[in-house]
Amino acid sequence: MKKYYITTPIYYPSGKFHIGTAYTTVLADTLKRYKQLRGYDVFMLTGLDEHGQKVQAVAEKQGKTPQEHVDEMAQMAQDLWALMDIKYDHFMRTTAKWHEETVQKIFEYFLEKGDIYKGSYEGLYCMPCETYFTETQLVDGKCPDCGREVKLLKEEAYFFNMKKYADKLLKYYEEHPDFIQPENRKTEMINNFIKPGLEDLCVTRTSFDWGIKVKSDPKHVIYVWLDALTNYLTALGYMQPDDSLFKKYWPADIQIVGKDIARFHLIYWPIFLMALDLPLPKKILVHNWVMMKDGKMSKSFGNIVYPEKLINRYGLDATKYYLLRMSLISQDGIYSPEDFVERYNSDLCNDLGNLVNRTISMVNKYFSGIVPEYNGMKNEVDKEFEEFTNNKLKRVEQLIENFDISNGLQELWTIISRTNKYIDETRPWELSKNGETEKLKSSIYHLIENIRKIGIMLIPFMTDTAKNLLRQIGVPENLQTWESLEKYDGLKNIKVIEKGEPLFMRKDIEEELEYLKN
Ligand code: ME8
Repeated sequence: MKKYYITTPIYYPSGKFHIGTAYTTVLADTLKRYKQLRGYDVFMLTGLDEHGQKVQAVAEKQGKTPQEHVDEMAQMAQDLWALMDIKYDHFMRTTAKWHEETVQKIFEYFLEKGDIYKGSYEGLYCMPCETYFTETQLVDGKCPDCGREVKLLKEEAYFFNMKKYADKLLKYYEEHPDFIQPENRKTEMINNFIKPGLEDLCVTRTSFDWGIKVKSDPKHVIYVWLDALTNYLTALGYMQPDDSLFKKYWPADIQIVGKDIARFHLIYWPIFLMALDLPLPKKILVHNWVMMKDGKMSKSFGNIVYPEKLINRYGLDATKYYLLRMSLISQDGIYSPEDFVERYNSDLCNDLGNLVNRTISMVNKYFSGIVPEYNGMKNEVDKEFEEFTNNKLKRVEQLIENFDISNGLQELWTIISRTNKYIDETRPWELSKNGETEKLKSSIYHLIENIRKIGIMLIPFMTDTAKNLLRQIGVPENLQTWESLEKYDGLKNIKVIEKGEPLFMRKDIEEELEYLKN
């Protein structure tokens, strides 16, 4: 079986996750479900990034030890992923003993090789990002990543010799055009960071101690990014007595990250891997952010939307649909309560839910619930309808394969709309009234067949809804496969449910906007 390794970033334990942070993991989970449906053996990794000054400060503020704090946060994260039915295979925590040991070993290895050297650092430091910047990297004198004030700091420190690898990295980018997606992220890295001259990276800190200590010089704590990035390897048992998962799954097939951490994943991470003589991931997918109309989601603006708020009222699938439908690969997506309710009512209740319900009731009314056999004769409308559907199915598949989930869903919805239109075109109620039985059979058969295909394609995105839909039209579990999109002859004489169960209940807009107000 072909293997597939997907990673999400490991999250900072700084508080509850909002819908923006949840996006990366929902996307990874969707890809996992899709790949599994295509027959892959998939390993999906997520977890928590538990060290660093920021974590220590948050714990202190709450009167807890850092360990108590990260334990609570790890539980919080896993509870949320359980609620969201995220099928990760391992939840990595960077306080895991074996991770700490491996990071120490890697550090010593880099020291021995001369990739890490000791020096002293004076620079402009952004506390929240735990990153030093040069004067030229600042934007309006502030941190280029988060926009906050930076402070001048001096400390004895170890450095990673990034300069040594700069040309090798550029060459790698050139020779592997699929490595970074989307393309503009690569250009950004080259023009903003690599071409102006890659600075060596300070990889230790002495100003706090919540981190992994340098084995040979324990007053230094290893920089949180060197620690955190390594989790993608340690999770698989890299450098451990049992490294079978590592042997099986590395290199990762896709690593998904948000735009704010692109630089760490597109520059430092590949360089660390080169220094370890390890193959690089096949692809790093960088997505944009979920924004609010008034800008970033943040505690200080009081505009945070938590996934629980949406899931508890609209269900998991509606929440996932909304997040995935937002176009986040090449641009930021704007969340608004109006847009959420509108999509819920129009896309899910009207387009999808009504289609399924109307069709099921017609199968019951005209054929006592048994999908009719049809003689294969197609008129122009049927031919056009089949062709449209098959072309669009291919398009959806291409888009998913290219990780463009938002457009994939958009195209899938054109099939749903087209299927609704087919009802109006064929007017089964008139065919029944006029006794045109063969045409009526053809219409109902085509409708059920399209709903079946829609159901199969929905499995990776909205698994429960898809399974519910397929159950209602009588498609057995063992025939719910991607291959069945191409070839399926199981429809003959299957029985649909007697009374269709609504997939989504229509909502009153005003009431929902009241509920969704922060
Ligand atoms: O970056 N919309 O953790 P994190 C979309 N610990 N995605 C968003 C978002 C938004 N509004 N806000 C955050 C870290 N994210 C590091 C990773 S990996 C070795 C270390 C995304 O908790 C963000 O871009 O700050 C990132 O991909 C993920 O949420 C976790 O962010």
